[in-house]
Amino acid sequence: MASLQLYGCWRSSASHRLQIGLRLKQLPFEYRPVSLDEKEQHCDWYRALNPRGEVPTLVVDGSPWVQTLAILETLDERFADQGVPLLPRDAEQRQLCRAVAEQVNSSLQPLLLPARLRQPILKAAAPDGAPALAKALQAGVRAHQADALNALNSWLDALPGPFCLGSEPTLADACVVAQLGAAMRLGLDLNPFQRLSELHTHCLGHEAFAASAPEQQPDAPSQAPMR
Ligand SMILES: N[C@@H](CCC(=O)N[C@@H](CS)C(=O)NCC(=O)O)C(=O)O
Repeated sequence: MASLQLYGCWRSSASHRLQIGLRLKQLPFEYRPVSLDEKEQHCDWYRALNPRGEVPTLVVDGSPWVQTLAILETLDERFADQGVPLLPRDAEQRQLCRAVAEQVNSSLQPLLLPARLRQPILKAAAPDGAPALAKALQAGVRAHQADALNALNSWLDALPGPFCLGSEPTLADACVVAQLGAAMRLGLDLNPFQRLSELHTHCLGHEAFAASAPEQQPDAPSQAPMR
């Protein structure tokens, strides 16, 4: 069995999706919190693991692995006979699974506008940090997320449930459920997105998803507004 340490943060959706994937693969790991609030991701010790200063990083037998989709696909290959297959065996289903995961990875998650992008925009547009602009930016992020979730909802609605691709959880579910968590922390109501809302509820009944929930993490503040 590999030795695995996950450096992540409770409120990181990328860390969340990695946790779900590790648990679906039944791979035990040690969780090592990195505080985004205290900008620990930019400390020298952490940048030595992850040069871009992002969470998560998975240290596998002493080697730091970055980028959650690459990590999860590689673990799925390396531990093919363990836990749940994260990618379907059928080539067309596998393509669909990767497409849903990528939709979250490139069209939803980065457009939450992390501080490293939000701050330079605010600084360039309003050197005095105009609160009205910060508010407008946040409203724009929320509107875009709602629009993108609506498109994802319609896409998944055409596919059999209760998981993204039918009766078994996959990499797609790990990505979508983590993104839904981020959307709720942003204050979005999932109810208008019926397929996504049902998927979320169904997944939370699964042990791997329940144990990976942000509020279950040891670094989550006890009074966090989880919604
Ligand atoms: N594509 C990357 C995304 C990593 C990422 O964006 N991490 C965010 C948290 S979800 C982060 O570290 N943000 C802190 C920052 O940007 O300073 C992955 O899948 O690992």
